[in-house]
Amino acid sequence: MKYDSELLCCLYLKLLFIFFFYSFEHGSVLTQSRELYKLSSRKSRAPFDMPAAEVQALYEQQGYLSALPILSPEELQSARDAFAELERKHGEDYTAYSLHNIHMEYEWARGLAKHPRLLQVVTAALGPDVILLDSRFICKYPVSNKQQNNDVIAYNQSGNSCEEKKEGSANEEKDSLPFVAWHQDMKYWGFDGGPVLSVWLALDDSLEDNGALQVIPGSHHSGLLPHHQSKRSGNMLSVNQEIPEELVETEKAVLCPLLAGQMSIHDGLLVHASDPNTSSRRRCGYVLRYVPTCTYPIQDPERPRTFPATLLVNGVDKYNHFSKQNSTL
Ligand SMILES: O=C(O)CCC(=O)C(=O)O
Repeated sequence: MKYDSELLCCLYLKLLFIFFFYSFEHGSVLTQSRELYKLSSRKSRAPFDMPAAEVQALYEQQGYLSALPILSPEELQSARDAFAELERKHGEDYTAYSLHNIHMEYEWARGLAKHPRLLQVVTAALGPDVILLDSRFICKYPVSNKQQNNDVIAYNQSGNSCEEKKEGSANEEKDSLPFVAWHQDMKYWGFDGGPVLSVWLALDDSLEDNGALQVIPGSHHSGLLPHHQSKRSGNMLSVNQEIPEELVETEKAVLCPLLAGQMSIHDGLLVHASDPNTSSRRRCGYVLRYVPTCTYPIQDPERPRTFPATLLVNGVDKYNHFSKQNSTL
């Protein structure tokens, strides 16, 4: 009997120990992720007060930072005015995606690429010697009134049931609205020897309804994923690339809403995408790619993008890997 109760007591203590061990472990994981969340949202909003090493560690861990205030109201206004001038000159069909590497042509665009606050974050993540690899405006316009009117005329002339046609045409229209499929930037960029960091600098508020950027935190740790041709129409990516649905952990997706003048940054291996603009507001961003000077261009038919518009934006370039194209404008 005594033996039995000693055994039971021992078992009870063991169970108690296991219970405390697991709840401690589990609890600390929960607390840690809660803290991490708090830390990331607080710190990613104010990286300017943080030591560079902390910014770098957070960026390295998450693969992105968001809602970083860059432009003053005056700087934002002058960038928006300059962009409006290009819209007048080229038309919206062109400015949606075809303003490529205009930092070579326009001082104001170069000024954005070299903005001191932007470079403070970029250099914290990549180190002091940084090259601008490429830049592009990506603009999703709202579905225009003109387009909506045309649809109304088309269905009125068809003589079909108004309701059916209206619904069908609205769905078709939504299905083919410009969007950006899940992808990794590195997939098509022909260079090696270091990371690429993408900046998304908002000229407009970029929110859920007008198609803000979405990211899968930590996905940059999984390496390069296979991409295929997207079957959905409207993909803004130049070669229509897309990561197969089953490889994207969409349940982990995080929206990166930005106010005009703020930026997000993401690693070239981070899986990201954006939905169509279903609002009545434009969503325009300047997307800039930066690399440390130690990277070098490679010949790889799988990653055919070349770099005709590189620019040393900070520090020194002791390698000159991009020197044939490099400029010091
Ligand atoms: O502008 C977007 O919606 C997508 C941008 C993007 O894919 C990128 O910044 O790499």
